[in-house]
Amino acid sequence: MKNLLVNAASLPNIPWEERPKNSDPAKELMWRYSKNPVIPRNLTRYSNSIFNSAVVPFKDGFAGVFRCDDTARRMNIHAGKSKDGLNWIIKDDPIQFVKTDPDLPDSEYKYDPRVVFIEDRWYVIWCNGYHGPCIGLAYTFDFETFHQMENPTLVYNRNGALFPRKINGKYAMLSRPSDSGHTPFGDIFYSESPDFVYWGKHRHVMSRSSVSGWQSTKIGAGPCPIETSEGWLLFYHGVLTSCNGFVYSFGGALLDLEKPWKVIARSCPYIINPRELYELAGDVPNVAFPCAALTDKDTGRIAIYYGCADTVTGLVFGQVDEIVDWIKKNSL
Ligand code: BMA
Repeated sequence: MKNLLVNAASLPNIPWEERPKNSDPAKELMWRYSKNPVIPRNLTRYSNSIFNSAVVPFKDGFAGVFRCDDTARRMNIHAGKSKDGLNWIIKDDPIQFVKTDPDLPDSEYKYDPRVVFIEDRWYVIWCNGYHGPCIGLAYTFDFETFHQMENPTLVYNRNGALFPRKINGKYAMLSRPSDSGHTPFGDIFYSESPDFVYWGKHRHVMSRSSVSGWQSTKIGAGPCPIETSEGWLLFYHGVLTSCNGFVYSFGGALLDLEKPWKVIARSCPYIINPRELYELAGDVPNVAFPCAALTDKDTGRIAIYYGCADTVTGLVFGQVDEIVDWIKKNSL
């Protein structure tokens, strides 16, 4: 194994299963957890569904921020903790954010969180309802108290993902400008900020593709980018419009370390597409939507949490060096 991870931590307790004997590496770059879905739809008292959620290592276990739609079909985000990353205790009630400024507007809804550690704390970034979907931001030290910050973008925008460190002295973010509905278009953009409040120097990163069907309608960043010696490893979802509506799969890209709006390679085939029953059937059929990735620097293992059919949460495993090689070899 080549160790490509940079600035990564050891995570000996990363959730993990070896590649099953019947899984052919030529056909399947990453393999699913045998007990998927790892998080059922009804884990909390009021949840209709738990999906598109963010998990990180925390103390000697794991913590996360989970998208839980309730049985009134209201979208919100909840804190959770786990010893092993597999069995979760998620709070029944949504996170009650403490505002960093009393003038900060309330959120109408929150969904699709990503979480990343930067410098001294955890940042949560999500799709925030403020006269339509925009990007919301908060920080926490303990996954108990969350401090809501200014919205990094105006409406309409979704799929915000922060880089885990400053790039050229600035905090950095990917986002996906959209519309107020089920957006039929969408490219990934890069923005930077000196202070998490003012964002600018916007750069286009990548568009939907006319030659790769699974990403031909729109694309959006998945988990916060992972630093490797070969570039930022970005898992991203792509959408195909079929005669039965949108189909969400995910692939991977490598972005330049210093100028992340420059794409080094980007997978033509998908890595994971909806094909298991829990990905094909649910509140929104045919969705595999990644929001979090755990890595272990010692083994190069990676575990990705992804929303399945907007209903439950799944887990897939892989090796970072194999994934990086495969993206380069199968680049658009
Ligand atoms: C997107 C978001 C995601 C969702 C997907 C499929 O627009 O709302 O949360 O998983 O649609 O419904």
